[in-house]
Amino acid sequence: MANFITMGEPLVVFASQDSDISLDKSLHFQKFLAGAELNVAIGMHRLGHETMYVSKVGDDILGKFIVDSIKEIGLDSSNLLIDNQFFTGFYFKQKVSKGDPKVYYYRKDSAASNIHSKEIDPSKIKEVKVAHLTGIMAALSETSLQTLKDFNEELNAHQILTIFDPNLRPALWESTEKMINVTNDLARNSAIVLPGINEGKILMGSSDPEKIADFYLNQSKLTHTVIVKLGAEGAFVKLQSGENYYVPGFKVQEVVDTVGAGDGFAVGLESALLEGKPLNIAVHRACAIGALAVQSAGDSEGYPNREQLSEFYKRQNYQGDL
Ligand code: KDG
Repeated sequence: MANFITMGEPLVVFASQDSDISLDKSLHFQKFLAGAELNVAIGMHRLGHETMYVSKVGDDILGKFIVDSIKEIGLDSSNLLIDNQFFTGFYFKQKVSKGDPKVYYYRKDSAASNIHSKEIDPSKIKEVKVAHLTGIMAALSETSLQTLKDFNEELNAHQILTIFDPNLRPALWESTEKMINVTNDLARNSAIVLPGINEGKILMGSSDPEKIADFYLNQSKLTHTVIVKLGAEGAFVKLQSGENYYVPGFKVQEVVDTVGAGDGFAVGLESALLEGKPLNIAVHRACAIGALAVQSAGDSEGYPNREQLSEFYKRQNYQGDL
């Protein structure tokens, strides 16, 4: 039975292989699984954790690709629904030699944006200890927002550790104001909040990691820890007790693609917490998997298995997470 759970929209990404060429002109694409929460689920499974992925796809070729891949990987798909009324979302990703790739989504009114709480079987979450939630489901539609809220409530009722990544997708929201209000409101219902430094700026107006952390700690009694992701610089951690510290990032040889790094960060943190590691070690692992993620082209292809993680630690001369 799964001890880790996440819910989100699975996507197929067509990643351009033609560097710095706009997507309308690109001719060569590689097809990968994508979707922030699915990336996290794959990463958790790769590290040996039984993972349930909750979602809905259309009864179409991309849905089939996703369902077949998820089954082949070995995720628990007992709450993965197929609906012939809706299509499966996908996106195109431009390859860039510098910075973040441009992305174009085709996901409005997709199957996942039409998932209802009553379609999810809650009896399957009995053994779950840690859950990963993001603001993406909230951005897709009023239906998926409600489903996310109900899901969050169910997790909290079962005293499951909830971890919320805002994962801002401005292109999916009808207004910035709504994105900010809904996202901050959702964060209130999680024990750990994981804003990126740039997201913090948008969501509460400051680029100071400590101010961002204080904002989330002060707005809810449920939130006991905030971890602000600082990209290559690592992360800033602050607890409800006031204790706070920085965790440095790991060195990266070559950045191939930054998409999926935040999800990799979550995989590191959540896998280590599930294994009972102390928080500071979990944040080191988060930084390690974030660093590994940016060194490959797919969204989740860079996430390591156990062996690859220890090899990475060896190369970096890091012995804290043994
Ligand atoms: O975090 C990675 C995601 O950005 C990608 O896999 C797909 O944009 C995406 C999304 O919204 O899930």
